[in-house]
Amino acid sequence: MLTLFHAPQSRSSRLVWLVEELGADCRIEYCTIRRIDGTGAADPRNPHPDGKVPALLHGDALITECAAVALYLNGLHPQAGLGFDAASPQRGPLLTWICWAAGELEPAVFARMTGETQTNPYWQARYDACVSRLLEALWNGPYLMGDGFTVADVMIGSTLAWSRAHLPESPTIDAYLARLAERPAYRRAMMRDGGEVIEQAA
Ligand SMILES: N[C@@H](CCC(=O)N[C@@H](CS)C(=O)NCC(=O)O)C(=O)O
Repeated sequence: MLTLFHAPQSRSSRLVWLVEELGADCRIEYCTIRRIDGTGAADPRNPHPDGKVPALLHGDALITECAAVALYLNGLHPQAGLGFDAASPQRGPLLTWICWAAGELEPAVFARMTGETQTNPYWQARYDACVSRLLEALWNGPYLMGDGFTVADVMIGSTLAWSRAHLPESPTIDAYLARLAERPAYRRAMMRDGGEVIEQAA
């Protein structure tokens, strides 16, 4: 039994999307979190040790951190074809993209949002490097790893979508985001994000 602890419009939204892409049999447990604007509170039902989302329960196993949850879910659903097996030459690049999203892209985007890039050339250089790497991959497209949509597109596409206003003007990024938004699983996830979808009707 898989249970995803999820708060609407947060980092766990990308995992709701991934659940839809994978066709995973996963219960979504909607919970509250402390929000950056000072509202909200950690939910006592959430097993995450810091009260954050996402948190995934698989039986007694607890998995936290977006990248780990994404890889874990993907590993349970190889038939969905959103990843590569260990012997594939594509496996290394896929893992690299997923860790890059958490370790490079997110911090760079936050530095941009807080104005750190304007005052600190180190952060400006990191931000510029991220944008260059993205544009290079998307230029080849249509997805990050070429022709096939992968779990890396969920991780990175979701980050780009919420941070779009803090990224440079780019028809390439806009076309990529539009492509992702057309996906039926993405649309279902957006409806499911806030818990508004009548789950029993599905
Ligand atoms: N590094 C974690 C970050 C998780 C995180 O910060 N989630 C936010 C929502 S976007 C949260 O739960 N915040 C509540 C809090 O900080 O108490 C991950 O990638 O999963």
